[in-house]
Amino acid sequence: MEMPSSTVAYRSGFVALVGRPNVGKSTLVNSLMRQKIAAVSPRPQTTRRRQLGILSLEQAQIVFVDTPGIHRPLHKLGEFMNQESLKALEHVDGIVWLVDASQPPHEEDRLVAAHLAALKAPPVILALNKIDLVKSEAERAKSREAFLAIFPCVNTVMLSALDGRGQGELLDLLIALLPPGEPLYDTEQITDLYERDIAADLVREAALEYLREEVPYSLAVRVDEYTERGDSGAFIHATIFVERDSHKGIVIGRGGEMLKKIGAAARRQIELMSGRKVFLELKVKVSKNWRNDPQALRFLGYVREENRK
Ligand SMILES: Nc1nc2c(ncn2[C@@H]2O[C@H](COP(=O)(O)OP(=O)(O)OP(=O)(O)O)[C@@H](O)[C@H]2O)c(=O)[nH]1
Ligand SMILES: [Mg+2]
Repeated sequence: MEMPSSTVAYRSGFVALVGRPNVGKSTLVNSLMRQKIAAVSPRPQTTRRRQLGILSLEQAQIVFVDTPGIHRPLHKLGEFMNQESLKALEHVDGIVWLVDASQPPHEEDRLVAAHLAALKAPPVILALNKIDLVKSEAERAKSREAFLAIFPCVNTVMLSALDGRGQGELLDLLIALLPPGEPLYDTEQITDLYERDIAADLVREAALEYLREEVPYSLAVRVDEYTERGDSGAFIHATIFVERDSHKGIVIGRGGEMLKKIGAAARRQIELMSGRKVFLELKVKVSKNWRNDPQALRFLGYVREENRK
């Protein structure tokens, strides 16, 4: 006699995380993955490229697409970043529109809403993040109404990417959106970026933490060498590119102090991410006006193969 099958069909699919800069998209991906795969910082425009967070659960595989914050671009790099985000909205099974519930809707939230309104298919879930900062129920409800007024969504969820609140509810909503299907990626795989690319982002994350004003935004990091040496760990040589000579001095600091601080913080994060010992060597170079230079953008990895003409 055949046993009646009581197993629920496995589901799998893509979910894009979009929103204006700094609302906590990458923090949420790291938290859902229970592992740091993406750079985060208190400054806007930390994420510059799409990155997958592949979450393999017992009943579903959710492939999150973390995206750069949608903003008004001031240079070619910004245009690339927005393009990355908008591309991520194509061919997904669901969209999480992340907003900062502790702030009133911002002009950039309206920009995101306008893009969402222009889309046809996938369902959008409004996720109000940072509710750890919004103490009263009345304030939370007010925030939800304010965001729903700029773009109506059927489902909303209150979250904290920092303390984990609401994340189970979000996962349940997302799983319900996914079609039945086999895992799309090997269940051991957690992201689509190479460790060396994540390492470059983590060096930039450290720089974003220590540098002030416009300097951190004008940085790019390229890993020149990433060598595994068995049990003794990984040797990484990376170059920090700045746009001006004056910035080079700031990044290096008096007696090399600043670069040392950035290097130490980045090394700790890369060790955490890769689970192995890391030796990190940093240098600083000037690449004049790289954020507007197509060739430099290509060299630094801010171009998608499929976007090349
Ligand atoms: N209090 C609080 N802070 C949060 C929460 N989620 C994220 N943050 C903070 O918000 C800041 C921005 O977080 P990111 O994850 O880098 O934001 P993002 O949306 O990925 O930003 P971009 O990559 O620049 O678009 C960081 O300082 C986070 O620690 C949250 O739920 N509560
Ligand atoms: Mg981010």
